[in-house]
Amino acid sequence: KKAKAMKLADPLNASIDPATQQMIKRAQELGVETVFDRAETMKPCNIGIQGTCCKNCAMGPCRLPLPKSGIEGEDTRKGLCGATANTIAARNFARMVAGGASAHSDHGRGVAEVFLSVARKETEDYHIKDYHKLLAIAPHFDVATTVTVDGETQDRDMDEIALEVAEKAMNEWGKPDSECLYIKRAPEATYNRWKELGVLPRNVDREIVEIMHRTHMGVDQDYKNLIKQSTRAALADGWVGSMIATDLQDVMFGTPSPVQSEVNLGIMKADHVNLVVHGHEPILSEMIVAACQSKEMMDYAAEKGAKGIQLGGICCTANELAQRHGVPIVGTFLQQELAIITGACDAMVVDVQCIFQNLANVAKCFHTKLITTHPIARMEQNNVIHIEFDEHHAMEDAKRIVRMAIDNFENRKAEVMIPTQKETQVVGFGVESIEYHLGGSFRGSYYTLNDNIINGRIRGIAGVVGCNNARTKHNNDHITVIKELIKNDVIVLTTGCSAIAAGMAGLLSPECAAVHCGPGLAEVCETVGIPPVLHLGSCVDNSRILLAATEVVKAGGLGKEIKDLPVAGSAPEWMSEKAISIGHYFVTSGVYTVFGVTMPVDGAPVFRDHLYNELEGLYGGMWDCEPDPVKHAQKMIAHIDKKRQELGIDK
Ligand code: SF4
Ligand code: MSK
Repeated sequence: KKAKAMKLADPLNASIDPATQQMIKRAQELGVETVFDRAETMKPCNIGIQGTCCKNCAMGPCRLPLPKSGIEGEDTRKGLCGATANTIAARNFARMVAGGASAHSDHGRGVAEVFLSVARKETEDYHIKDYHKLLAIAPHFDVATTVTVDGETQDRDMDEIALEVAEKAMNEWGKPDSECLYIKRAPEATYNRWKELGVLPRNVDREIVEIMHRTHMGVDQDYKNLIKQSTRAALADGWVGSMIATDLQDVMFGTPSPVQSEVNLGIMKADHVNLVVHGHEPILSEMIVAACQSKEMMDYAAEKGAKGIQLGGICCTANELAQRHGVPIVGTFLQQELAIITGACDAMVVDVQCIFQNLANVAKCFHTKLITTHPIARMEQNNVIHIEFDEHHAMEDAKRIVRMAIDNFENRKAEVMIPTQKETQVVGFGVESIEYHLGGSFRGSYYTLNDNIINGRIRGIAGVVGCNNARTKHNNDHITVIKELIKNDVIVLTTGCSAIAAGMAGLLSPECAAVHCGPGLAEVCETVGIPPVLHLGSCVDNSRILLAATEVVKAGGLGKEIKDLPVAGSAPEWMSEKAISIGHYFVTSGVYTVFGVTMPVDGAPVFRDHLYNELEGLYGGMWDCEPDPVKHAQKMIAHIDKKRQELGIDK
C-alpha cells in the first residue's frame, strides 16, 4: 500500500502506452504504489547524478558538485584523500562497467556450466539442439571439427567437440595466461588496434576484479588509466561473456529465426492460468516453456477450470522466449508491477537482473505467487517463495512451479482488469537470418545489406537498445528515436526493453515500413519482407549486433573496421550498469554511442571530454549524451553521414 507522503504520477505523462496508462490509474485507484509514483516522490541526488560523489572509504562520502558558474581557472575540488573530480567520476564509471560486465558474464558462465553438464551427459533435461551452430563456433575456441586418420580428413565425433568447446568456454572466465580466445572474432584491424593499445582482455573474471582493485581507495588515480581498464572489462563482456552466452544458448535452445508473436499486457487472458517469467536467463525459462506445453500440465490446468496456460515474459527473459518459441511478451522493465496489478497474474517467476524488490509488496495486494529461483537473487519479504532451480532436475523444478501457478488460478480475489492492447510482432533475427533474408550473403546482389548501404537505399545501421527509466516517459524516447532513424532510411537493430517497446508501438512488423520509413529503407523492407526494426533478442544478444557489424566489415566495400561503417548506437532510456558496460564495448569497438536521460559524468568536464571526444582518436567510437530524442537521433544520423562521406558513398 502506498506510503502517506507518496505523490501520484500522472498516467498520461508517465507513459506513451495506453495499456500502461490504464494500469497506473488502476493501481492508484486500488492504493497500490508503483515505480511511477515513487519517481514523483523521490528525486535523484544532484551530486550523484553528476558522477562526483565518492563513498569508496569511510572518510567520505566526499561530494564534489560542479559549481553552477562552472570552473574558472584551476579545478581545486578534491576529496579528503585528494581524489579529483575526474578520478571520482572515472572510478564510479569503471565500477558501473564492472557491475554490468559481471552481470552479463556471470549469466554467460551459468550457460557454459549447463553446457558442460550437457557435454558430460550429466543432465537429461537439456540437449544440443543446433549442431550446426556448435560446429560454427568450435573454431573460435580453437577446437578442431575434423581429424586426419590415415591421411584422410574425417568429421570429428560431436560429443568430443561439445566437451572440448565446453571446457574451453569455461576457461575464458579464469585462465591464468594469454588472452580470451573469443576476442579474435572482431575484425582483424580492430583486434590489432586493441593489441597495440594494450586492452585485450586476459580473462573475464580478472578484468572485473581488477576494476574493483583499481577503484579501491588509494589505487588508480588517473582517469585515462581507469578507462583503459574499463575497456578491457567491457570488451570481455561484449566479445566474450555475453557472446558465449548467446552462442551456447543458441546451441542448446536453437538459433532464432523470425517468428510471429504478440506483445503488451493484453496478451494475458482472464480465463487462462497466467504465468509470467521475468529476468534474464533462458536456462530456467526454457524448461518452463516445455513444462507448460506438457500434456500433464495442460490437463491439470483444465481440471482446475482454466482454458489453458498463458505463458508470458517480461524484460530479457521475454526476448529469449519470444525469439526462440514465439512466446508472447507481457511488457518492458517498467511494466513488471503492472502485470500483477491486472489481478490475473497467478504466478510470477523471477531469476536475475532488473527485478524490482517492490514486486513482493505488490504481490501481497493480490493473489499472485512470487517465486524466486536463483541462489544469488532472493528477496527478504516473507510472501516470496524460493524454489531453487538446478539444471540436474530442471524439468521437475519447472513442473513444480507451473503446478503452483495452476493451483493458484482459483484464488484470484481482486477484480481482474487486463488491458486490451496488444500488438503483433516479428521477432528473432540474428546474424544468420539477416544474411538469409537479405540475399543469402552480405554483399553481391540487389538484396544484400552492404550493397544497399553502398547504393544509399539504406543510409546506415543503428543499434537501439537498453532499458526503460522512470525518470523519462515510458517508451517515448525509444519510439521517437527509432521512428526518426527509420524515417531517414537508417535500419535499426534492437534488443532488450527497447525491442519490446518497438514491438508495443507496432514497429516490429514488415507492414510498418510503408508507413514509417524513408523511401530507400521502405523499398528494401518491402522487397525482402522484413521489418525496418529488427529484433535481435536480449541484452546479452547485443553480441549479435557486434557480429552483424563484423560480417558487414568482412563482406567488404565499407572499410576495414567497425569504426569505418556508417553505424551508430543508442540507449535512449538506459538505467542499468549493464547498459554502461554495453555502451563502453560499443564505443571501444568503434561505434559512436549516444545515451539518453543523463550520464553521471557532468561533474567532471575533463573526464567527460575524454569519453565524449578523446576516445574517438583511440578507438574510432566515442560516447555522447542527448536527452532530447529527436536531437539524439539526428546526432546519430549526422555521424552516419560523416562515415558515408569518409567512405566516399555519400550522395
Ligand atoms: Fe573521499 Fe578519497 Fe575516501 Fe573517496 S576515497 S570517500 S574521495 S577520502
Ligand atoms: S532487461 S537491462 S531493463 S534492457 Fe535486459 Fe531491460 Fe535494461 Fe533490464
